[in-house]
Amino acid sequence: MLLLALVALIGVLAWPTPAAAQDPCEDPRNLTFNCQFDTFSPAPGGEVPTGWWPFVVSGHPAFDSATDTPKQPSLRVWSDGEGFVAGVYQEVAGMEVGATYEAFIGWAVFQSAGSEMGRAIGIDPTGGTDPNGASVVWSPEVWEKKRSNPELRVRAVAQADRITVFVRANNPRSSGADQAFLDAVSLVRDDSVPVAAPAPAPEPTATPAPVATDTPPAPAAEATATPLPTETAAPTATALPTETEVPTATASPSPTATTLPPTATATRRSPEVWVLATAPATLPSPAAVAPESEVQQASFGLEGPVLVILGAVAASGIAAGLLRARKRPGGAR
Ligand SMILES: [Ca+2]
Repeated sequence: MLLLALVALIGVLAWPTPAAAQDPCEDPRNLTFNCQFDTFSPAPGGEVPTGWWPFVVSGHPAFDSATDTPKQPSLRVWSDGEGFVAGVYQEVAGMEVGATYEAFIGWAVFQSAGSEMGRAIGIDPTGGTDPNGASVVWSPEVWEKKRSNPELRVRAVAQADRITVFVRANNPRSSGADQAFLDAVSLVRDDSVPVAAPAPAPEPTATPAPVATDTPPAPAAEATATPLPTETAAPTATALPTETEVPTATASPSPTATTLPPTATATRRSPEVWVLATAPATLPSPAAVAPESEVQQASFGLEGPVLVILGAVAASGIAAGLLRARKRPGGAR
C-alpha cells in the first residue's frame, strides 16, 4: 500500500496535472486570440504566435515554435551566449472599464544549464504596449526550474476598453543555450469582483471634500487677486506710450544725425574738440546762408549804382537849370 501510494505521489510530482485541467484556453470565458499558440506568423527575430507581438527589453533572443508543451506547439524564446529579457504581448479589446480581468499562462518553463530563469505575466490595464511601462501590473516572477506554475497569474481593473497582456522570460546571464517555452496565455473577466464603476463615483465624492478644504484658501486667493488688478494698473503706466512720443522727437534728430559724427568727436572731452566739432557743423550752415548773403550783397550792389545814377541825374538836372537861367537873361538881351 505504501509503495503504491509512493508511486502515485511520484507520478503526480513528475508529471503535471492533466493538461486539460491546466489548459486555460478551454475556459469559455477566455478572451485572448490564439490562446494555445496554435499558429505562428513571421516576426522580427523569427516567428511568434499569430495575434501576438514580440518585445525585447534586452539582448537579442530568437523567437520560434517548439514542442515543449502539453499541447504543441509552444513559443520558444532563446539565445546561446547572451542574456535577454523578452516576450510577447497581445492587446485585447472589448473590455469593460472598471471590470477586473485575470491573465494566466498555463505553460512557462525553461531549459538551461543554469538553475534559474524568470517567467512572469503582466497586464497593462490602460492598453499600453510598453513592457517597461509604469502602468503594467506584473505577477510574481517565478525563477525555479519547475513545470507547473499556478502562481503565474495577475489581475487588474480595466482602465480602458482594451488592455494588454504580456508574458516575459528573464534570463539575466547566459548559461549557453538558454530556452524559455511559453504557451496557453488566457485572459478572463473575474465576475466575482464587482465592476469598479462605483469606484469612479466615490472619487468625485472625495474630490468635493478637498474642495471644501480649499474654500478657506479660496478667499486668500481672492486677496491675492486684488493685487493683481493693481498690477493691471501697471498697464496704466502706459505712460510708456508718452515715451513713445519721445521716439517721435528722435525722428527730428535723425536729420541732425548728420551732425552726430562731429558731436561724437566732441565727446572726446576737450573743449577744443567742441570748437572743431562746432566748426564743421557750422560749415554747412554758412554754405546754406551763403546764397542769402550773396543775394543781400547783390541787392546792395544794385542799390549803390542806382544812387550814383540818381545823383548824377540830379546833378545834371541842376546844371541844366543853371545854364538855362544864364541863357534867358542873355537871350533877353
Ligand atoms: Ca500550444
